[in-house]
This record gives sequence, C-alpha cells and structure tokens, in this order.
Amino acid sequence: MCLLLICYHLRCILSSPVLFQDYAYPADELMPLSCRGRVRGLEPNRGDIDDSLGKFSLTLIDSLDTLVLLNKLDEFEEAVKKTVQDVRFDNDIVVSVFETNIRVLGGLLGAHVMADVLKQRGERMQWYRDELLHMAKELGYRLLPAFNTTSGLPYPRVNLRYGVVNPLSRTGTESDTCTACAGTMILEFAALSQLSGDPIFEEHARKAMDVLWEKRQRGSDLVGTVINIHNGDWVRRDSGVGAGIDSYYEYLMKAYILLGDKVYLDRFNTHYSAIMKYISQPPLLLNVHMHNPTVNVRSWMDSLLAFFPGLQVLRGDLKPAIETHEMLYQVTKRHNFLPEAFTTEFRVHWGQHPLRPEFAESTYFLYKATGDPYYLKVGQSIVEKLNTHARVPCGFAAVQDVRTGTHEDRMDSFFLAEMFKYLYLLFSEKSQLPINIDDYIFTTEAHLLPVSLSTTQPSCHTNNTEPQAHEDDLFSYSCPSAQTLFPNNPTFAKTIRDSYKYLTGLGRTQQPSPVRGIELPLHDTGLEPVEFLKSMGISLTPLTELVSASLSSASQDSQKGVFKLKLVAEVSQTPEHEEVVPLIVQLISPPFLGRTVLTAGPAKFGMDLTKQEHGVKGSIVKSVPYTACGPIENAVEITGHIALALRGDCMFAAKARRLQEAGATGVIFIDHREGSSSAETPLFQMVGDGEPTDDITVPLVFLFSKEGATLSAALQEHHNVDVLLLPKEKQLGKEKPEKLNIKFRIAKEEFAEGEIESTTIQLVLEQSETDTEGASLTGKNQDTCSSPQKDPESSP
Ligand code: DMJ
Repeated sequence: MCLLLICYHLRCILSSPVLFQDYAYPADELMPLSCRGRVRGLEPNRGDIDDSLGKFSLTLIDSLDTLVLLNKLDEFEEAVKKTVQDVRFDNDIVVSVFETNIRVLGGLLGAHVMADVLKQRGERMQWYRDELLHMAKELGYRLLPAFNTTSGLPYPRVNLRYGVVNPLSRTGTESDTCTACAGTMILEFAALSQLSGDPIFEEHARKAMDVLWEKRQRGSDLVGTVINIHNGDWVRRDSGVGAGIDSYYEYLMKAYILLGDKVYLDRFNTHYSAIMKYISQPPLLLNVHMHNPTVNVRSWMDSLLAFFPGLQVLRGDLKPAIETHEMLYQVTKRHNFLPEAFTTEFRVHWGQHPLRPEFAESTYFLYKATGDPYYLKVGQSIVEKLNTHARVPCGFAAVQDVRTGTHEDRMDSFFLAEMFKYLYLLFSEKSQLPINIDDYIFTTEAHLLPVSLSTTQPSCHTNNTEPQAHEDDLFSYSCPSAQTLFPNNPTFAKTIRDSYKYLTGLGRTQQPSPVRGIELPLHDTGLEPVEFLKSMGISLTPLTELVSASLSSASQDSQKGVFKLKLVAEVSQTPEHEEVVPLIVQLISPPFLGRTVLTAGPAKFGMDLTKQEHGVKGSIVKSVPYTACGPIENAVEITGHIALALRGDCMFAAKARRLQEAGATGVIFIDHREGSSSAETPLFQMVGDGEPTDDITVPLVFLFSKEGATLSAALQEHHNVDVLLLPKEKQLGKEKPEKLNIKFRIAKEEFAEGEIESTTIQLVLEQSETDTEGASLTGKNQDTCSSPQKDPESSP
C-alpha cells in the first residue's frame, strides 16, 4: 500500500471544501463545471432533487463536522461563525423533510456537538453559546408541521416559512411518502430533544417509526417502498434495502445504539431476519414483493443499497457483508463507479453516478471490523477513480453516465459530508483524530452524534461485542460495534471474498449463477409431485444414479430416499462476450402496416431466426389455456398460426412442445410480471429445460409484459393480426428501404373551384421483388390515411 500516494490523492480531494467556499458560498451547492453556486430558482428546475435546497447554505452546514475530523479546526470555527451569522430558516421555500432533517438538522447537531467538545477543551470556540443548537431547534419547529397527519407519518415536503396547511405553503397536497423518508427522523429528532430539553421532536419521530412497524407485512415482516401518509396503506409494495427504504432499517439499529431502547433492536432484528431470508440472495440484494416475498420484482439493484454491508458490520454479520461488498467492488472495477442501478449480471441499468458515498461507507466499516488491508486498497481505488473521473477544476462533478464518463454540473452536499469523512477515516489512525471516534455514531448523512446522549438504560455505550443472550444467534442481542470483530483471524475476510472474485466476468470466463433457496408451493395441483417439480424447472435424481466421488455415503443417502435436486434455470445468464441478439415482433396487417414494432428476446432453442432471410410470418392466436401448461384446447384455431402464451407455471420448453404439437408455427411468450418492459429490463435468452430440445423447431420469441399488452390489445381489437418474427436489424422499413413492402405515396387532389386542396399520404403494401410472401399482401392490405379524410374512391 503506497500511503504516500493515498495521501497525495486525498490532499487533492481535501481542497474541495475550500473550493466550495470560494465559488459557491452562500449558495446551497457548488456547480463544479460552471464554478458557481446553485441557487434554487435561478437555475433550471431539476425536480425532486432541488427539494434539498432551502437557501440555507446546505453544503456549508452539511460539511461542518467533516472539517473537525479533518483537523481543520480554524476552518471549522470560521465556518460556524459564517453559519450563525448568515444562515436563516424563515424562507418561503418548499423543502424535503427527509433531506432537510438528515443534512441540515443533522449537520447543525453534529457541528454543535463538535463545537461543544472543542469549547470544553478550553482551546478554541470560547465565544460559542450553543448558537448551532438554537438554530437546530428553530429548524426542528419548522419541520414539525409536516407531522400533522392522522397517521403520524410526515408529509414529504414542508414550506419552511408557512408549514403545510397554510394556503401560502404551496405544499400539503401529497398523499404518500417513502418509507425511508418517514423512518429516518429518530436519530436527529431524539438528539434534538435530548439536547434542547423539548421532548416533542422525539415523540413525533417515534410515532412515525411505530406506524411503519405496525404497517409491516405480518407474513413476511417486510415493509414496502411508498406508504400513504393519511391511511397508512402501502402504495408500492416492493421491498428491498436500497432506494426508498434503506435508512429506515439503519435508524432502527442506530436508534437502539443511541437511545438504548430495546424496542428498536427487536424491530430491527425482526426485519433483519426477513431481509436475510428473502432479500439477501448472496452476494445480491434483490427487491421482492412484501406480500409474496419469494418473488423477485426486478432484475437490477440500486446503488443506495451499498450502505447495507456497513450496517451488517454493526450487527456483527460479517460474512454476507463481505460477500455483498465484494460484489459491489467488482461492479466498481468494471464501471469505475457504482451506476445508480445495475443488473444482476452487473451491467449498467441506469448509468448515472452522483458521487454517492455508500460504497466508501461500507468499505470503512469493513476495514474497522476486519483490519484487513484489502479494504485500504479498495479505498485507494475509490480515491483514484474520483480523481481520475470526477475531478474538475472547481470541485468534483457527478458522472452523468458511467459508460461515457460525461459529467453533470452537480456536486451534492453528501459528497463533502459523507464521502470525504469515510475516506479520510479509512486512512486515519484513531490517534490522529481530534475526537475518539468510537464514542459517536454516524447518522445516515455521517453526522456525528455522541452515544453518551441517551439517559435510558440499558445501552450499548461500551461499544463491546459481548453476546448477551441467544447463543444460536450470537449477534442478535449483542451491542452493535464496528470494532475489529475477529482480530486473530486475518484471513477470515479473504476466504469469503475469494468465492466472489470474478463475479462480473472480469478475469474469468464464466458467469456465476446466483442461487436462492427454493420454497415449494404445496397446494393441490393435480400433478404428481415429481412432475410438478419438473414443471417448475426442478428435476430430481436419486443419488444412486449419480456418479459420486463418495459412493458409500451416496448409497446410504439413497436408501433413505434422498434425491439430488437440480434447478434448471430457463433464463440464461449470457456470458460477457455473447450479446443477446434482439428480435422483434412487427405487426404488419392493417392498420399497423409495420409501424408497430415490439422488441423481443430470443430463445436458445427452436428455429434460429437470425438465419431466416425474411423472418417468419403468421397471424396470431392466443393459446387456451393461456399459459399452455395443460393440454391445448384450441388446437384447431392454433394450427398454422403463431401462438401467444403467457410465461409462468411451467417451463418455456414444455409450452413450446405442446403448442408445436397442436400445430403452431411459432410461439410468442409474454411475461407474466406486471409492468416489465424492454426499456427497463435487459433482454435475456430463454433456454431449454435441461433435456434435449432438438425436437422443438418452431421459432420462439419473448415479449415483456408492456409489449405483450400491446400485442394482446391489437388482437382483441382487430381479431386478425399478422406479425413478422425477425431479428431487429432486419426490421422492415428501417435498414433496407429498397426491400420494403410498405410504400408511401403522396398525391395532390384537385377539387372543384373553391374547394380545399388536399394532400393524401397513402401507405401501400406492394410485392417486393425478393419476397413472394409479400404478394399475398398486395391489394388485400392496402390502407390509406389522408388529411382531411377523403372518400377512398376519390383517391388516385
Ligand atoms: C445521503 O444523503 C444519505 O446517506 C441518505 O440516507 C441516502 N443517500 C444519500 C447519499 O447517497
């Protein structure tokens, strides 16, 4: 580890608070490309992101306690004076309650605590008379109107001057908020109550936490992402640990650390077990339905979940923390930063990177817990990437798309509040810091609150890891700690990491197959158990049939009726070098005439459409049953046509065989997951059922549900819908106009004197010289659209 190099890089980064003061103060944020401050109202509106900006020098306040940790005590004192002198909260501006709480209220409290510590030492800040605390209290009162709802869940926004219900407030019409937005108040509000002596803040924050707990899904113990603030109903029921929920879980754990109230720990532990059962699919953390948690709702992860390994460290659950962190590290190696969203195959789903600190945060906690210098190397790579790809002359610029490296004129305040802090702490010796860092907890914005704040007993202020109960679950009731947990086992983390080293395909040829526990639905299906399992893609092999290295134990097992389970995935994880060839379903009969083109995914079996010069044409018929998992009841109608079949209940291959036998000339599978679309989900290839699939010869394509809905609607309205199945690159009307069957003709019509002249655009399907199929379309499929609409007979 070249410490000198790190110091050099860090020093480069550390000039940033100064740059902020030079170019942006007193604005809320620095615009690092324009080298000026971002003042809300003077720059183009960016929507929700701007709700963090309250004309209260956001970045200055958010970075106050960072200056102390960096030992920049003169600068800190100066910045506190500026804050007290210049910042006012009586602004007619609508701000996010959540962001204002974590960044501004948290920033003021963290800075107040630091100012107090420095003052007590008698060396500086002797002029300080709790001004920051008074400001925090004033801000707290300005946020309180947001809690004036029947449920106690706060409104997402508040007008700092007029509150919520006041007609001048320009807010208060919202009916929902995110779980994290309602559940990330307790640390700051409880600290404010303790420090100011007014219990009202903690009471409101606690009530909001109670409501979220009450509203958890009782079967799964998970919460959703968005909740109605008036009646407490869930608005979005997808459940993960990232965007929309993240810091609710964090605050349950940390509320216990700060306040010593075991209720919060019990709740955290209940949620944590549910997360580990359903959401954690090591090394991935996936979103599931809170009511049906064995179903994943999307195939991508968001970068906010990168904080979770840090939280797992606090809980003492190192193994999954190391696994997920390693996975995230591989993603940063591949894309330089964590993209805002990335697929389970580690491809970019949404390429933006607004310099989020969560990965650095987890890296810091893992280093503290393991003492493994590997995490210093990870930190080094974060610093280097920031300097290489985000550093601009006036600061650090968010990355608009990690694939192109383009910058955005944006440097969020959390970059100085969190990213700096965690990176600096990662490379610092405890003894170099002006405070004993172990006496503090970090809020979600990395502001420092002293664990001595609580007056409640028992608490975890000793920061130890001694288990207090439940030997089988060592850490459930121990005091959370980020101290080195396994000091005598330096290879502990490495052993775990090694299995995840080449996850993203860098440095190895094969992709891993994330495996998850299977819960078998035991309802009455009328199928034999083995058949039923097969229909789900699971085959059972008696152990005696297996060539096993340990024959004796295998035969012992088989005598006991033990089978080996094989899970046959029907969606292939495409290796890095192999791209999925996008196909299309192009609607060619009137009134579509080729203009409706639906992106489709291919299959690894059945007819290879890339080898068909003109694709495969046919009219579509819906299979009965729609899933095609039982005998096909409408074989007569299906014969000679392309069948539509819904995904689910049995394997693609089983459906394809059944429909082919029924006479279908092709199959279009339609996703059963509501709302999926090719715009949001990467295409994948369908694969067989683990058995030979040579018998399946018809073409097979897959449509996500949005595209499928378009096709179904077309069929419902027009009864006869002809489609072409072909590779996207061969799409009619796109690449090779000379081969088009569809032609445009423009004609001017002449009318009697005084009548309006009309231009008619005709769409005519004509026979292409190379395509005899097209002949059947000519004449029959002629359509005209004109403006104004004329009697077709009057057209030339
Ligand atoms: C920070 O403002 C906080 O960490 C918050 O909890 C969510 N993430 C942002 C930075 O990414």
